[in-house]
Amino acid sequence: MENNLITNWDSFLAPYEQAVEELKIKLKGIRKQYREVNSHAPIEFITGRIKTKESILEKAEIRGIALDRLEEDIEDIAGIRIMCQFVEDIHEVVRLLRARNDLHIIIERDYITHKKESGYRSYHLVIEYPVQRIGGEKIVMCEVQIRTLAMNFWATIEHTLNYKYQGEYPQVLHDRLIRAAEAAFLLDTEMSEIREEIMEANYFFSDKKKNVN
Ligand code: 0O2
Repeated sequence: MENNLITNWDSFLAPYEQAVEELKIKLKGIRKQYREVNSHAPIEFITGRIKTKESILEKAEIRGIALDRLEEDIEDIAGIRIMCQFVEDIHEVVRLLRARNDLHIIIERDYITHKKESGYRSYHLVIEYPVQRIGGEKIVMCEVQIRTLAMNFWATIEHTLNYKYQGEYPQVLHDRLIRAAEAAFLLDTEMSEIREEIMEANYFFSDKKKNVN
């Protein structure tokens, strides 16, 4: 990495931004293909972001990462989040990503089977993704988080609270968050049970929408 990194954050972050934009388009393409054949799409919606300079520096400091090792040691400078209706969809998305030849999965972390102590559940992949730059190809790392809507609801609320409490929650709030995580897990389990019904309803709505358009 160049010595001018600290003074040139825009050019440092540009390939990551390109990776996020391209991956979002490709993932939306997957969703579109399922919908074209009137099949249940395992992807509900996708978000993406680039870590800010401040957040990268904060993470580097907390983890003791040298400034010339940011590219190698910070896996989530580029981040993609894929939201799914059902837990089964998460596994389908992982299968689809494993089969692609435009990216390479280097790490898989299954926080669904092994939820975090906080109650956090999600399936994480760290991928290497090549972006074509005018100076040639550059391979960047990107963290892909795959979750159900219920997992996302819990994680979003917990993440917001974390800003306020920095993980040092009062006991009552801690207990509530653990209970809420359990409720989200139960919701996912119930939704999986009635998945067939919901999928039929989805087809019905998509047919109706087609008739309206
Ligand atoms: P942000 O703002 O979302 O980018 P480790 O701590 O070493 O076990 P590491 O390297 O932090 O693991 O990676 P991990 O745990 O696989 O993924 C980190 C990211 O997952 C976080 O990014 C969050 O987005 C999400 N995450 C992990 N644990 C929790 C949790 O308990 N609650 C919530 N809400 N999200 C979580 P950042 O960089 O922390 O934050």
